[in-house]
Amino acid sequence: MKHHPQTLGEFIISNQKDFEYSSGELSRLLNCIRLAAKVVNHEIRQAGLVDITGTVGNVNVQGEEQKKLDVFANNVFINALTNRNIVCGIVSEENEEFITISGANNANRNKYVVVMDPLDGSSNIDAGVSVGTIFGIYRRISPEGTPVTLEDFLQPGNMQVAAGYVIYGTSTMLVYTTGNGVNGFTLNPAIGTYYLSHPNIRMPEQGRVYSVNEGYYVHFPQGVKDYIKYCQKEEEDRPYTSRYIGSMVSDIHRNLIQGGIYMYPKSSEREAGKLRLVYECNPVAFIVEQAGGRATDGYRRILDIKPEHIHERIPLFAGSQKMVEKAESFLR
Ligand code: P6P
Repeated sequence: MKHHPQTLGEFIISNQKDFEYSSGELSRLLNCIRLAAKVVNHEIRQAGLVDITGTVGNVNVQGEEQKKLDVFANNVFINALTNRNIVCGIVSEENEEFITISGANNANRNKYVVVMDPLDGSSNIDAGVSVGTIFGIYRRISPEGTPVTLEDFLQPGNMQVAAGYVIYGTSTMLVYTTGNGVNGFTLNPAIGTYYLSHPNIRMPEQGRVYSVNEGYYVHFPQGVKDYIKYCQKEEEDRPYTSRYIGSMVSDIHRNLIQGGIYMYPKSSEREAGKLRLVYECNPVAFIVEQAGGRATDGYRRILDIKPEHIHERIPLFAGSQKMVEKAESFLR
């Protein structure tokens, strides 16, 4: 009898025990993300056809031109989370302030908040390059029954109860952790079902791929320059291969499977790098660590850094344990 790969729904039910504090709420939250991802996936797969890859003519809080799909994805996730009355608050890259979910169905009693980048790498959309959704889930720390507060979203990443990403690539995958390892689910778009395709993903502790935008080389700190030259040297197991897709979820996903290091260092142009601590680096760091990798800002463990504001930027070195440690040795 052909082995029937487990569906995401079956996986969540069979792992319900992992959510010890949850009365099924975290499962419902993950189910909500899985539905929203299907809707976003559908639009992305036909973006070129229905001319929604243009811009909406305004810019988001990051000062970046907002692509229609950015706005669309943001609305899909916010509406799904709101309509299912699962969370009491949301932080999104697309929204300057945090979003309080209130309303008649006293959402203030919900115990979780979500932080997300609804469509990371969206500048690649018109180029047909894969993009991703990144999300992190925290238990609120403010009292149940009261409106969510800023502090609920400024918890260190080590307080996440779950984190994941959706990669809209050659296939659409949902990869997430609840603190018990990392599992990858591939969407079968024909029937809208996700199947467990990558159980218990383990990141090789050494890889041969380094991902960094070498266009900024001249602006990097000396230690980063030295590490890049180390990667290129003809000795031992090097030179490594350079792969930089310009979509972090894709680079992280490839490195998670094959091994490698992704770097977005600070530079003379960007004192704190470009990536956002709360809804890009923390979820990615949780996943990378749960798969056996390492994620720091070059000096400090990402998950231990207390965010000061919701759109705070931080440098990121994430990937195979030995590669990140080597890069850090050049920074000291
Ligand atoms: P740069 C996309 O905008 C993103 O946030 C990451 O997904 C990606 O790795 C990085 O920025 C690309 O930035 O400066 O290299 O173009």
